[in-house]
Amino acid sequence: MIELRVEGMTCGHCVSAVTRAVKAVDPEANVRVDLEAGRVHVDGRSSADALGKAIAEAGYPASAAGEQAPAAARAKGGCCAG
Ligand SMILES: [Cu+2]
Repeated sequence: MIELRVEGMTCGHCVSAVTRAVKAVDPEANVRVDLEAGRVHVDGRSSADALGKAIAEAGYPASAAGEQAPAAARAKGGCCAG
């Protein structure tokens, strides 16, 4: 089980965008998104690094929960970012 801290998720569209990003890396993964907490839990075969990168590419800065700084630089913002 991998836990990632994901910034910028604000609505159900963000949740599905992040879920899609994870599934693109690991189609078999079990993904649980906690919108309120800004956390994504992934049960699968992929590494936190690969998942974080994929989520960041979808527009949501992501880092392994517990790490201080986001692993990836801030991307363009999520589906609802103005
Ligand atoms: Cu959204």
